[in-house]
Amino acid sequence: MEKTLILIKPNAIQRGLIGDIVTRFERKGLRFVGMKMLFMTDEIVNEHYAHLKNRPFFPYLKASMQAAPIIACCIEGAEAVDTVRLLVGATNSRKALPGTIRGDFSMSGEQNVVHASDSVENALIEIDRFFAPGELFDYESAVTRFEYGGEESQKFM
Ligand code: IDP
Ligand code: MG
Repeated sequence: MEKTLILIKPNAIQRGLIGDIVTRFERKGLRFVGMKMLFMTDEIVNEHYAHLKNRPFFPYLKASMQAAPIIACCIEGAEAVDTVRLLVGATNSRKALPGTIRGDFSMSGEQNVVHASDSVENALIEIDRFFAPGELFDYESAVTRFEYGGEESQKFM
């Protein structure tokens, strides 16, 4: 099944939102297959946000990602990358729709509580950035047949 990467950002850790964020993904029916707390080094931040390194806000973004540990999560489900981006909401939390994670938990464009991979291709690269193969878990689900229809099981699993 498709996998994607979530980072619970330092601002969410500081604000005590870990449980609320994890619950959003669990309730939806996405499965956690990897989870770890770590500090993002200069090297990892520079690599992870390489597409933004020339933007004026980059130093602020970098400091915000190193202000506390993060929790990296690998989660899976049918079309997980797109589904998770919808659950997370727009980058600027003030524009993110109510009901999305950013829309419900943040007022900021920078301190927007979570990162989520933006394409299947980037998800593969980003999962590799944070997890060694032995840190991801492939385990049997007891409820998949109640979460997906027969046709979806054929198509996505
Ligand atoms: P995304 O997180 O929704 O994929 P990106 O454009 O990849 O958005 O930006 C990565 C992160 O950089 C954002 O989540 C946010 O923390 C920060 N960021 C993006 N645009 C701005 C901005 O205009 N001002 C301040 N921070 C920004
Ligand atoms: Mg992005």
